[in-house]
Amino acid sequence: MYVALTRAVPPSFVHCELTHVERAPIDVRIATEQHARYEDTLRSLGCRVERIAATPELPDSIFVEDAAVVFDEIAVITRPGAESRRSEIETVAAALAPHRRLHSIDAPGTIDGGDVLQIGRRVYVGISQRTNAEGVRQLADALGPYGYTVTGLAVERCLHLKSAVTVAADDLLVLNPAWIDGERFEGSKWIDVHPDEPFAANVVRVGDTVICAEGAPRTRDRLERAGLRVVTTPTSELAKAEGALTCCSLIFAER
Ligand code: CIR
Repeated sequence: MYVALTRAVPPSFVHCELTHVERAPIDVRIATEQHARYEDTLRSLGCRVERIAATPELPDSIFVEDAAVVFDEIAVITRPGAESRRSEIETVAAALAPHRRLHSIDAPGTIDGGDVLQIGRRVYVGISQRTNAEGVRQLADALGPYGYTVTGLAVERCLHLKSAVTVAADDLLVLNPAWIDGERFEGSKWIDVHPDEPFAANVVRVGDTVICAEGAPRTRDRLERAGLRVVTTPTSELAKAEGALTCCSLIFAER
């Protein structure tokens, strides 16, 4: 059984941070409906969805992925790169405390969970506008005792490493080659997104199923042709906040 931590779309959502995306009007009602569909999709795949305490005044708090990275052995509470997001972590830490031993990233280190890609015991971390080399060093120290290797990779053309690449199945990645070079992930095979769907590399894997954005049918075809079971959910309103699929949950095995 998997637990999926999520958090409600806050009324302040329209004031979210934006880095590579132009600000466009966000309809909070539509965003809330899409978020509910996302949670339903997770439930349909066997996740127990647990909502973290709402933080209406924190515009990006729906994107719980950035506040923590959960491994089988520990959960690492991050120090988000954007100042406006730093106070999201307390409530996320409280929600994770019953599930995992907690480890924190300290100043001057910064990490957004969206920059952390786990492929088995290999952990790749985007060094981006949000995550710095000191954050990567602290993460490597925290994970070293558990046998993980941690590798930093420069991310310049998109917000986070996982905007460019995610895990679709055991040793199969989906990535946008315009934003990251697949050769960096030694030993892993990958599928390229369709060039018209640059944001489609962000998929959520739950067991043997992949959740793909409804607006990325050509990449979905590619995943299905590779033999994957794919379900879709709408993300258009969340995308206006530079959010995608992985960022709206923290999914981990229940212990
Ligand atoms: C931000 O800029 O922090 C939010 N507007 C979007 C964060 C998306 N998070 C993610 O992809 N992990």
